[in-house]
Amino acid sequence: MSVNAKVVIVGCGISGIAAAHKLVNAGFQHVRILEATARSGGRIKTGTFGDNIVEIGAHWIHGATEENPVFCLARQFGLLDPEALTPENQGVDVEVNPHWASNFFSSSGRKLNAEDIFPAEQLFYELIYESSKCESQGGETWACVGDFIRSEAEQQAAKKWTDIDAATRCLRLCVISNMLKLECCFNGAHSMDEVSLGAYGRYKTLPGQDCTFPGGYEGLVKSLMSELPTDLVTYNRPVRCVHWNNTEKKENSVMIECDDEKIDADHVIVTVPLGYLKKHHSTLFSPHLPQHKLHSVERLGFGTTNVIYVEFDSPWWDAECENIYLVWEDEDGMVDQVPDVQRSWIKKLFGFTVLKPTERYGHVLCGWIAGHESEYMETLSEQEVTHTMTQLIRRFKGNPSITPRRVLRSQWFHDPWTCGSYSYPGIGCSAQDLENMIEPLPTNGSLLQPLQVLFAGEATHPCYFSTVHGALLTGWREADRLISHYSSISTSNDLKG
Ligand code: 6YU
Repeated sequence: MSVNAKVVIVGCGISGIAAAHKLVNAGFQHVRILEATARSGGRIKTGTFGDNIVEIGAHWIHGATEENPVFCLARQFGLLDPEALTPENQGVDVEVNPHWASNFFSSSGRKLNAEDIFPAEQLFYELIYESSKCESQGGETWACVGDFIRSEAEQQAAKKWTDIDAATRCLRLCVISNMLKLECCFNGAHSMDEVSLGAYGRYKTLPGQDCTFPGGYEGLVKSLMSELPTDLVTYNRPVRCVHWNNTEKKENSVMIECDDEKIDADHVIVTVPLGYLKKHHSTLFSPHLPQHKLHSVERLGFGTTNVIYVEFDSPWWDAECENIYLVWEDEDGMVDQVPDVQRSWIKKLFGFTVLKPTERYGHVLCGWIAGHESEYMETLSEQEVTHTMTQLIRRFKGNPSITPRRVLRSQWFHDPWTCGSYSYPGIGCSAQDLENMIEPLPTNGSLLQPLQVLFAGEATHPCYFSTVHGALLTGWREADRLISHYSSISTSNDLKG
């Protein structure tokens, strides 16, 4: 098939690249990507930290298995470690409480005893699992995951933890606070009070152990880009407005307006992040998005998760440790929000993942922090962040002389083309909201030229939102939509002929 229709894709993240790939391979002759920044990849962003390669955005292939298209592409391009390719790795069921080797440290400077806190960890994972099964039936007692977990944890703690002293009980509740903060990072939400309980189970995990790209996630982007014509992307070309529904023009139903160029096209695939869409929808589309679509854009959640890398001369954690948790003992109840953000933002950082293997990375930790606390952290100078991280680690390790070699943090909220990290099901959002997000413009039933504006990007995947594989699949989905449209036209022309 050779198709002359002009397709413009807004954004050169993985969804835009995936859409372009499929269209070009299907014979579309006029495909162009307009990217606001000077690089491809969007939220897939690999950086350097001392001698190391580190991920500023996406880290893992969530579910290294045949069902995951990112895993299949990475394997095809030879980008993975041999261990990731083993059948044992692909067979791991991550929904069953993932058990990593962990170290827990407390704000009073002691290393916590695993047996004391294991019941809290276990209870938390049970409640998260239950949350994911709370498919909305309407009229639930709890609207958000946070309230459900707190209330159930209180009740079950009273019932089950009868043989421990008050201090251990209190400590376990502090562990639950810590795990709520971890869950905020995983969801990209400010608080689990902002994540819908009824919609939480919509996110689906894939089987298979998560794995990383030893040479950096951007290797995937580079490999895919190398298969596209070199002039397909125009960089530093932010799209200011998509003019659609143009009743006067006979050809090219869409006009894409940039600062110094106006481009006519038959179709535009918009892949901008939900955070950007929330902020700029009123100027990005002319005419405005229909009301029902706008409401859905507002209801879906989009928050911030950031990373803070810290390197040390030598480790202060156990050799086999994969995750370090920092448990604040002075918090009031099970909380995942910090009351005084400017003074105490650091309390939101739940802990670190240890970069492995040590022979490759040395002694590097990746800290995780979500929410408004994380957004505030972005406004501080590197020196201030380094100072606070140093104080934090000294306090939790109970060693006043530990000094990091260097620190590096991400700043996704202040990235003007992303405005946060990834999407989550906000309170009140329904399956219909996702359908509204995905629906092309003009909407069904219109007599105007169909499929003028299509929508892709992680936030438009019904169950793999917030992931790279979800984003990639949405790019393929919208490309397929155009491919079937033109296949059906050519079939009906053949029949007429
Ligand atoms: C994953 C992971 N991971 C950590 C962190 C982040 C993300 N994700 P893009 O933004 O890439 O592209 C859009 C482009 O558009 C971009 O280039 C813009 O510059 C451009 N643009 C914007 N405006 C424009 C304009 N006006 N004109 C032109 N261009 C414009 N995913 O699989 N594994 O480990 C992580 C992580 C810190 C920030 C992640 C992870 C998310 C992915 O990075 C992300 O989904 C995709 O890259 C998005 O691609 P895209 O094409 O859609 O947009 C209930 C329940 C929930 C449970 N949630 C599960 C959480 C799982 C998330 N994983 C953990 C997070 C980590 C560590």
